[in-house]
Formats: sequence, structure tokens, C-alpha cells
Amino acid sequence: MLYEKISLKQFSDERGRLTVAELGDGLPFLVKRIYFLTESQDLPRGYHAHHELRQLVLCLHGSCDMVFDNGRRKETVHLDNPCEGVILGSMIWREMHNFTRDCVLLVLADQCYDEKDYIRNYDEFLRLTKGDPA
Ligand code: T46
Repeated sequence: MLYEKISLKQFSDERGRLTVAELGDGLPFLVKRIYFLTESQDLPRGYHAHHELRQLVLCLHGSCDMVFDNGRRKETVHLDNPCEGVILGSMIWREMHNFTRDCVLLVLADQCYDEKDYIRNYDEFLRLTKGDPA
């Protein structure tokens, strides 16, 4: 798999549902940054990879598709469940498609924002992943 699916611990009772991710249980790294996507339009996002960054992606509301690509094959995951997260590692090209208007995507990242960590050119990504046997 080009990504890891994570099922988060849930506590449901008559008040509703509480969902948790903590270090070592749903969250495999210390979080240095969070960001979230709201007011989503049906326009694709992403189109880049990261040299180092690891992230946990959670779709808190609505849905979207994420496409992962390691330079040799692609996998798509449909995100529509706030209790099911995706761990996204480094050197994976990602695209996000088919956002519903009510989509809220929460991302927890293990590094602060650094534009130098981005690979935004697909040919450059293919060149960098060429010798990688994964
Ligand atoms: C990723 C996918 C899932 C910042 O200044 N700080 C930040 O922490 C982030 C994430 C972005 N920005 C700025 C950089 C751009 O000027 O916000 C603008 C939009 O970012 P970008 O076009 O990279 O957004 P997406 O949705 O294409 O990608 C984002 C993350 O950047 C990326 O790491 O993996 O979500």
C-alpha cells in the first residue's frame, strides 16, 4: 500500500461520538503543525510530493478522493469517515479530487511548513523515485 489506513478509537454514547488519536495509538509521530481544508470546491488539489513530511489525514465531514502515486503505480482512497485516517509518508505524489462542498479535511503533520520539502514538478518526482525499489 502507498498509504496506511488508521482506525481511530471511538467512544459513542447517548451524547454522541468522541474520536481520539494519540501518540502510539492512531498517531505514529509527534505533531508540529495542523491545517485544515474547508469551503471545498470541486477542484483538485495537491499535485506534489514531500521529501520528508509525514501526515495523518482525516476527513471530518463530507468526502473526497486521495490519489497516491510512488512513480510506478497509483492507489486511490475514498475518504468519508472521520474515524478512518490515512497516514501519508514521504516521496508519495498526492492528488485530492471530488471534494464535496461540505468536505472538511484535517491534516496533522510531523514537520513545520517548509516549501523546500515540496516536490511540485512531476518529472522531477519521477526522476527522484526512479531507483527506489519500493
Ligand atoms: C499536502 C496536502 C494533503 C502554508 O503557508 N502553510 C501550510 O502549512 C500549508 C499546508 C500551506 N501553506 C500555503 C502554501 C500555499 O501558498 O498555503 C497555500 C496552499 O497550499 P498548497 O497548494 O500546498 O495546498 P494543497 O491543498 O495542494 O496541499 C496541502 C499541503 O500543502 C500538502 O503538504 O500534503 O495538502
